[in-house]
Amino acid sequence: MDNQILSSAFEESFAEEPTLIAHAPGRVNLIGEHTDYNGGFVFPAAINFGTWVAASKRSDNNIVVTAMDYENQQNTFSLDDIDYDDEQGWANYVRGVVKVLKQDFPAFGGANLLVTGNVPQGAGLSSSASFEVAVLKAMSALYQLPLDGVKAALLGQKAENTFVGCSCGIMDQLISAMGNEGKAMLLDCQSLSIEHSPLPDSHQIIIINSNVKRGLVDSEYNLRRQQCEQGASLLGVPSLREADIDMLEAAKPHMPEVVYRRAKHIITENKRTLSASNALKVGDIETVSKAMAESHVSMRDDFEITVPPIDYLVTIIDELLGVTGGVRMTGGGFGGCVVALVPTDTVDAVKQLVADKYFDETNYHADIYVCTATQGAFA
Ligand code: GAF
Repeated sequence: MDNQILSSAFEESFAEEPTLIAHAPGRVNLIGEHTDYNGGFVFPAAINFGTWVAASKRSDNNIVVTAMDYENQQNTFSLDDIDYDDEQGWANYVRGVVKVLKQDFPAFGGANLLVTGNVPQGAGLSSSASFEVAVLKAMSALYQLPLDGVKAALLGQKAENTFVGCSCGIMDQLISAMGNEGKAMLLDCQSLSIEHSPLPDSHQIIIINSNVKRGLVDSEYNLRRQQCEQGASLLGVPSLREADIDMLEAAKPHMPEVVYRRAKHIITENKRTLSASNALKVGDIETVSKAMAESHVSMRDDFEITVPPIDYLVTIIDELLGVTGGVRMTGGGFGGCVVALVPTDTVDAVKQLVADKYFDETNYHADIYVCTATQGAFA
């Protein structure tokens, strides 16, 4: 995004120049799906799509936000009384994070904010987390609040859980805040410890948007979380992170079948995530490829979060790549995107394959983004 365009739009909206511009990226998750809220492992990368927030202080106690991508709609609220806005849904991401920021850092005042972004919405690439983290970065930079990346991520998640109404885990906000250029990030969602791993030069990350739209809050996401909690409780562990497959098999006769399958996905996905991230470090693409393929099958059959157009994309790309690369659905599920780790010299063949086959089979048009792993949020 061109800073000049943002600054001009800000001036048009607020008749002054912005003091700063904050940015936070979206993310693609290479492997480790729905494991975050089970205290498990995830392996995402921040991507070169994100949200930008231009900002200046106000002398009163109001936050005034202009949304460039919603025909410059404006939303105004007072810091003294922050409610959910039923009319302008997008504004709740700002309202939510400002509300939770105020609880921990009471000493800040009003702001003018102008927001724009290019993360495809409803595609499972964390447009909302990037929005939340970008607003938090802008506000903390504006008022010099001591907000580090982990704290910003926790506040973004809290806003999403308590204000927006989605029981999401920590992955999306944390990678948006803490990503590294050229690297994926292994995150232990229990200890919040982070390990950045270089992505191989030989491969590219490709995201294929199925254009089957997903709605995280309206979808079955929260139900999956409840089922996982039920599984942990039946196994007598604080979270499924503490469970293993032998424990699960022993308890199987005493568990609802659906809860067994949900728990099986989480337990096996944690193993696959560790195996894939270790394999990537030593360039063992074959192991990464198998882990990604098994992850997809597990999401399809045990966690039941994939949809037929996504399964189709995974099948045809997997056939093309064999063990030279990996492919799976990425994100919360019920539509959205497929991620593929593709040898650089095969990128065009994947594009061609999708162009030739996907629409004919599904009646959806796919969008393809060849991505780079980028730095996390900054202001
Ligand atoms: C969504 C959530 F926001 C994340 O916390 C994570 O659970 C993901 O779905 C599934 O892995 O993006």
